[in-house]
Amino acid sequence: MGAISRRMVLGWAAIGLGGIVTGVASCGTGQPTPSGSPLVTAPTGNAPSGNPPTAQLAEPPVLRSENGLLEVAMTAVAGATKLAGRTVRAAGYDGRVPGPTLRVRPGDRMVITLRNALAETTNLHTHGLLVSPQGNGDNPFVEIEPGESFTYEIALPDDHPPGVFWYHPHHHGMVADQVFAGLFGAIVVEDADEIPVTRERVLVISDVTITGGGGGGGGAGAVASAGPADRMMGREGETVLVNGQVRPVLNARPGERERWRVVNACVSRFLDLRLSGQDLTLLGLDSGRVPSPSRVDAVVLAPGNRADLLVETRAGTSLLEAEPVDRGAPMGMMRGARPVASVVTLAELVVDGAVAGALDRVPTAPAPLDLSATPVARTREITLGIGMGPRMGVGMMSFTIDGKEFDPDRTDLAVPLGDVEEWTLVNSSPMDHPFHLHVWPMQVIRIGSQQQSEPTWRDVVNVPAGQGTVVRVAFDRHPGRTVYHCHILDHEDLGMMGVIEVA
Ligand SMILES: [Cu+2]
Repeated sequence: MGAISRRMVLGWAAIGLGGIVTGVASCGTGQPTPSGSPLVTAPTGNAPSGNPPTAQLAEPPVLRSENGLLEVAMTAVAGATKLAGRTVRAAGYDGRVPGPTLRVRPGDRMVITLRNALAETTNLHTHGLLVSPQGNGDNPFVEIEPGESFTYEIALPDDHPPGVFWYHPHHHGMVADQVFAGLFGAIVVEDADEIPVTRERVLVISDVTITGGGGGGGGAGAVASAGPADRMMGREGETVLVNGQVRPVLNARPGERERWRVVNACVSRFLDLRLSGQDLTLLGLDSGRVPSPSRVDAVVLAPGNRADLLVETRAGTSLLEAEPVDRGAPMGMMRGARPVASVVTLAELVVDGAVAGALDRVPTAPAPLDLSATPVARTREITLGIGMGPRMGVGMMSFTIDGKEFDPDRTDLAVPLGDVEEWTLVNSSPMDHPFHLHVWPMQVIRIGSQQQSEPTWRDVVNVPAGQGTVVRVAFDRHPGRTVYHCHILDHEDLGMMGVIEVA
């Protein structure tokens, strides 16, 4: 891509903590875009003005490990970026949305040098990987200042589960803005036993609102800022993208078997995915494989969740759609009072031509670990809450865990290495909060009153408004200090995050 616009860089510099994503309006005055853009109530036909003609799905470049090592140099940069078929002032790793797909195997080492060409602090989180949070590992406390570089070393254990994971910035206070601006990419951990498929696709789903530049004026447009109300609800972009594209087309022949690695990289939007007319099998959700892969009609991904899917193709044209999800309303509004978006079409799958030959059957996966009958060292109750608070800039609301806003210098939970714990996650607020624990996956015991019938492992689990979710966690390795938080990234930035230390 070309040089970064100087105005853009200044725009980023001017925003500071809790600021806006891109500070330059298309009229070229250099004035920041006013905050409070109506993201939540905007129409959502997923066809923004200037919608480009339908295009084939493009995939991010793939960087693959060799001889157990994946060495990557990436730059987080803001400036003119190809997004939604247009040139937009956005951000991206190496100027792309999404960033490159990193493909590794269990036991591999990733050495990732991230250069920060933004005008604000950033860092990197490898979401879902079961790796050390210490030092230059998956450490959310690292701060990479503008102009600086930092080299991460991420060592995957030999028994790391396969699946699709992702990376994104995790610098508190700026996570939602930076992800919304385009900083995210997929990580695939390959299977020990290869699954025979015709082809594999990575589908990173994100949402964005683009202001300015439409209507043939020739302006570049910019990623919209989020106002206080958007942050409280958790911003949802007007346009939902797959690999940075609006409604791309996928082509296949009948009788093929495709493997889709789907990432929900939206800041706040839940995705209730449908692909009518096709046979969809869920292989895994977050990490690992489900105990018995089975046909599904829908897959619901909270922000941060990923799905590993098989699509067995039938002739015809099918739409990949996201049904609206009611995730509650902020304080003072009744559930259901918030305008809920209509169905969004994400992509179109066109299946025609000669029928493909049959493939070998899908190998069975080993039975997953089950902690449901394991004695636990202790139980804890962890409460996600929204309260009245004096916090500046978000009205009167505070977003807390156990009544406290995030403080990186305070350790909220201390866990002895080797213990298994049971946590009851309580949501005392009228909005859903998808709970994410770094490093150690959670076995979901129940969500609300819904008991899990078979071992279900997640790294993001929803805690429905006014209800509780029970999980069990084995802190069997990877000692260190890291975080747990709401994965509505605006809520995390507003304080709904705590610190855990395992030693
Ligand atoms: Cu939340």
